[in-house]
Amino acid sequence: NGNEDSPYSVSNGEVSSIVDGDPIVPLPQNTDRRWSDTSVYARKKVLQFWVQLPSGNWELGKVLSTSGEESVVKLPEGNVLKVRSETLVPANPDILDGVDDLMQLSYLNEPAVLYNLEYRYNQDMIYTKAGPVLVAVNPFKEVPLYGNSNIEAYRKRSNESPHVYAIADTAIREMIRDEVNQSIIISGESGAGKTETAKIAMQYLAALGGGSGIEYEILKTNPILEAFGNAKTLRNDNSSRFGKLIEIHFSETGKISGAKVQTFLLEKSRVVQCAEGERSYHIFYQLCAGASPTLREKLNLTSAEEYKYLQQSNCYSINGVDDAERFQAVTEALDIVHVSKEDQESVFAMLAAVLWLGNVSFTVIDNENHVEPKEDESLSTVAKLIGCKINELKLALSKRNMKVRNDTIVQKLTLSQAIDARDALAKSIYACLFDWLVEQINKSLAVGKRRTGRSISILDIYGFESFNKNSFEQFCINYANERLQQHFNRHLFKLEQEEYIQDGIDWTRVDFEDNQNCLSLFEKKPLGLLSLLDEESTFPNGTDLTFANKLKEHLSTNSCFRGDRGKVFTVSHYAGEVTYETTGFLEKNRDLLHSDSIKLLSSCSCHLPQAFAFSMLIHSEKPVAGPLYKAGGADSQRLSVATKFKDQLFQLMQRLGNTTPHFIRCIKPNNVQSPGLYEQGLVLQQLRCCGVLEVVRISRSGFPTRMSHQKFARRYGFLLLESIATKDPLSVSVAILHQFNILPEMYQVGYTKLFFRTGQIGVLEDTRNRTLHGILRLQSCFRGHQA
Ligand code: AD9
Ligand code: MG
Repeated sequence: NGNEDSPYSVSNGEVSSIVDGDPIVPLPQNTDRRWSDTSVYARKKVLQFWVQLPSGNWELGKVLSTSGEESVVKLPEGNVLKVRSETLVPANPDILDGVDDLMQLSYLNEPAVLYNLEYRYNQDMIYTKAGPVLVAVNPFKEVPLYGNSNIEAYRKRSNESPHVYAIADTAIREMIRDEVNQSIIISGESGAGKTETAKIAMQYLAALGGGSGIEYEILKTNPILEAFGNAKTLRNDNSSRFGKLIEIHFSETGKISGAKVQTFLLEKSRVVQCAEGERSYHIFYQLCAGASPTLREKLNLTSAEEYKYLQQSNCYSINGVDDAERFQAVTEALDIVHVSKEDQESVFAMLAAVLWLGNVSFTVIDNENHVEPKEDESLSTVAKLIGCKINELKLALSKRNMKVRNDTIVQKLTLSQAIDARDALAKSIYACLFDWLVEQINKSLAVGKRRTGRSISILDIYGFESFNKNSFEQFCINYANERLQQHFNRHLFKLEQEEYIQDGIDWTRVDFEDNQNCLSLFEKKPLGLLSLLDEESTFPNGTDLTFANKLKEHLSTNSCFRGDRGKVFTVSHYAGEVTYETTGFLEKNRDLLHSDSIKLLSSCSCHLPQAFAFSMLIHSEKPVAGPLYKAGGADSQRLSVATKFKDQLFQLMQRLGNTTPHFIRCIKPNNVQSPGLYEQGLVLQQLRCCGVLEVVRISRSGFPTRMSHQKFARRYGFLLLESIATKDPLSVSVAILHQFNILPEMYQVGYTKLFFRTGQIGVLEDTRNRTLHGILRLQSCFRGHQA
């Protein structure tokens, strides 16, 4: 609102109100009560309203007349519409078009927020603040906002418009000033721009904290992690299929001294199965397209089209991407993070082994449908690549050792069991390879002795997901988002609290909602979603249906839970209801790799499979003593996927808990990855899910209107009927409050500011408007008289 002294613009005798946060209009969650008293706006001289069209989109309209409960409004193209008055939403005056921070809007309602973001987006201003949060709308094209000259402008603070650079800059400064670790938490749905945003933040940190050369290595982790952890999906050509936290360490002088990467929940299933039109991980196609002739021969590599795992989705290339070229870039990046050429070759051998495993086929050997792998090129290539005998591989893919009491019995596998065993092996090799690479990267970037304890962490993690069909993956992802949302809420709550306490306000009178109830639904022991899932996963006879029934039996009293028919249940998340189908939950949670496969890997002559087997064993619940592998070890000893994820999440939250967070919310303006297309409905739904509207709600739930004593006294002092002895702004303010009979529970007097509940300042504004009008009229009368 810029000009403190004249926050009112007076033109044509109309006075339009532009006061800090007043009046803030309730959010449409309470649709019914929303705008019940439109006459208030009429009195406030609101000229334009948002009208929701049958399409769901909002358009600006002018009210021509109001009678009873209906109003006649005129739309910009001249159309006239009759609508229920209570559905009209007041619009902000034009001078507030495209403000930098949504909190500057006079009317902070959904259409106003949508319009403001769109207004900026159309001018390539993709960043906007929502109080403490940065909103980034994906431009799907190059925008002239990055690079050295822009970095320089933010470093010198000569550019103050919202930007990832500004967030990164604040993080560095606060890290140094407060000696507190910082975090930049990026969220948003698939394709919204999280990974790009994380890279932009890293660029800024590298530019400011660079010098030792380690920043170059840190930036090179991106192409590696993207090659192995990203894939083309229907939503995003470069979709990250894992969550990532990168912790960048700084020395006392603010120079980067090292970094550490942590990853979460890689989507393993993609290795063996992916939907039509999508791809498996980029690196497979890059290897097939870019490997040198020598490497091809060593790995017995053919083209991507020859591999079953890659064939099923019928998609081999991405528009505008040269996989062979990317392969060179990845090998160079691996050089830079000190993965030796020898190790690189082992990595590629593992990739080829996975691809060839997919081509292993089976023949039925008896009339009970038991199978054995065919002895063909694929089987022998896999054996060669991982360094085992063909026979050992054959055994692992056709038989299973089971421990029954004290005996070990050998069970032959049926076709579907054998395919499962094969795919499980492929998935495990890939997942272990991914973890191994992250470990190598971390060794190379190790902070080591140079550690100072000061760091900035960047979190790029999957946002809330709600599809037509939601499975185990969405269950885990949404649980993680529920945790992050609590972190977000508590941080905003704390910021608010600090402001109140600083001003000596009684804090206990401010209510905040929390999502603790939903989190308890997930985490409670022994009767929470996660515990019940783990319990059912350990029962040999547990099925997706018995699991669903168990949930209904035990959780129906939780208000966030609803049991539906069959294998279906619904959770009320902070971002909306999601219905999950339990099909595949138990299997995905158990994620069994049979002990025979682990045994196979541990007996391989190549070092990577050995390392993988070792890491699988040390990740089991009970440390395995003695020899690396004990024949017939129980499979169920391994931690379930959900439990491992929960532990990781707790660790993450603990780490983030010790940092000052900075939140960036990425928004995808359309589903077709095109520039210039802004779909209101899609944006609105994301603003709700990622908590941007929550920021608004939280800042409204206390005393959202704040004004300094000085400003308040200056603004309303002239309305005092009785003159008071002192000019002290506090006394003047209190006198005004008394004169207008503002109820004590509706405001609080702080040391420097006055705090008001929503809408309270409106009463004063009305009187001020009327009085000003009177004065203006008097003045013009007076001038007329003089003339
Ligand atoms: V996913 O959850 O990993 O599927 P992200 O990470 O949210 O997703 P990503 O960062 O990969 O999305 O962005 C998707 C695409 O949007 C990129 O490949 C770019 O083509 C495009 N994008 C995103 N941000 C920008 C930007 N600031 N400038 C230009 C961008 N293009
Ligand atoms: Mg991503």
